[in-house]
Amino acid sequence: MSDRDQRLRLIKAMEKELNFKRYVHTLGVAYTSTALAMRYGVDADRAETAGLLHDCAKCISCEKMQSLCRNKGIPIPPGELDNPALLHSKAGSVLAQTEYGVNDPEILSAIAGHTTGHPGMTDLEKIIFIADYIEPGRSVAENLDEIRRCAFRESLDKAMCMILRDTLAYLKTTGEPIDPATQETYDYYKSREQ
Ligand code: DGI
Ligand code: FE
Ligand code: FE
Repeated sequence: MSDRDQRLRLIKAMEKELNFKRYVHTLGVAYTSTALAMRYGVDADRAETAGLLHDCAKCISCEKMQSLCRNKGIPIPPGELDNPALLHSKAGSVLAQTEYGVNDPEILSAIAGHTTGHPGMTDLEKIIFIADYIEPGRSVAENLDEIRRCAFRESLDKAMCMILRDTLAYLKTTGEPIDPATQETYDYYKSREQ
């Protein structure tokens, strides 16, 4: 099977696995990721694969997410255990490997880290994180126009900073617990701003 056929197979699999809105979001992330990859000289095929699979565990139960991580020996910080909004990324990296045959470690880590990020991300990892936030179907976050412009015209690091800043501000308004990784990633990219 060619690499292109492989990705077409993933599109079909995601159509079956996800609900319609999540599937459309997934296509948006996949194509936004390829566009950012072209802009920054990253392999667009790997970006598309990571984008297609980034939310592959979004529509399974929290128990299943936990068992996928446990079976692979992936440590779950206590604050993430009962939070599918955080857990689906780590569980997704397990499914990407076991169900969808992806063995590229950078694609797997881009999926695992797409919700909180982590300090020292690769360009591919940043691209998936950013595409998840700016894909065309997203409309409610603040400053979206500015962040979209920044992602394509300025730098990945600056877009990371803006997204993490707004995510932290949003979480403070909802009172949801902030994962230490989200704060650490923001502090890291903020400290790199000139
Ligand atoms: O899966 P998606 O909805 O496409 O996007 P995502 O994987 O980035 O998840 C987004 C949600 O995750 C969003 O509601 C914000 C939330 N999130 C990001 N960082 C943190 C967080 N939630 C908590 N509780 N703590 C965090 O640090
Ligand atoms: Fe997600
Ligand atoms: Fe997503």
